[in-house]
Amino acid sequence: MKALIVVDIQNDFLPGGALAVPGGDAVIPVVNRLQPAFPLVVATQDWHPADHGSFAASHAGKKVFEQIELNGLAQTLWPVHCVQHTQGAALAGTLSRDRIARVFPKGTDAGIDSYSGFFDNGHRKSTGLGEWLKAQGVAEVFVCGLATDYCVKFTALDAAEMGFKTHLIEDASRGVNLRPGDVEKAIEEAKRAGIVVVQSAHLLKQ
Ligand code: VGL
Ligand code: ZN
Repeated sequence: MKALIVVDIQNDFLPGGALAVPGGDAVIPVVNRLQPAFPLVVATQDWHPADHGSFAASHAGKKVFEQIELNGLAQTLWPVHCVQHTQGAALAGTLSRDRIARVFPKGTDAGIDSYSGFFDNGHRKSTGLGEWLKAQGVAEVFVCGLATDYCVKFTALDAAEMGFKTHLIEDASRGVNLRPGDVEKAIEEAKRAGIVVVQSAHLLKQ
C-alpha cells in the first residue's frame, strides 16, 4: 500500500510564522489535491516544549541560526517555534484534515531535535511512524511538506533507510534555504539515497 506523509504543515512554518518557510503556504492546495490519490495519509507535527534545546532563546548569548553542539550533536539554533499547544504549532487551518489518519508529534524531548518524522536526530528514539506504517501494510511512501532541506529531507532519508520505497514530491514541498542552494542540495542528497523525486502532476493524472 502507498501512503502520503505530510510533513510539518504548521502555522509557524507559513509566511508570518515564527520560522516562516518562503512560499510555504503554496504547498497547501497541492497537498489537498494529492490526499484523495492515496489510500492512507499521515502527518507529522513539530511539537516542542517551550524550553526546547533547538531554540536560540534556550542558550544564553546564542543567536538564531548559529550552530552549537547539543548533547553531542550539531544543532542549528532556531527561533522559538511550534511550541506545544500554541497556535503556531497547529496544523495549517486550510490543510484538509478529514483524510489524515494519524498525526505523529516529534521534537518533544527538550534535549534533542527531530527533523525526521521517524526518529530524533540521534536515531535514539522512534516516533512510532515507521512501525505503524508497516503494520498498516505500507511499502511505499510519498513525502511532502515543510521544509524540503530539513524535515522533508530527513523524513524521506529515514523512510528509505527503513526499507520503504520512497518518493519526495518536490512541488508539494518548500525549503528554508538558510544558505542559497540548500534545497537543491537536499534534492540531490535524496536522489543519491535512492529516493525518487516526483512532481504532483505526475501523481494526479490517471
Ligand atoms: C523544521 C527546523 C526546525 C522543519 C523543524 O519542519 O523543517 N525545521 N524545526
Ligand atoms: Zn523544530
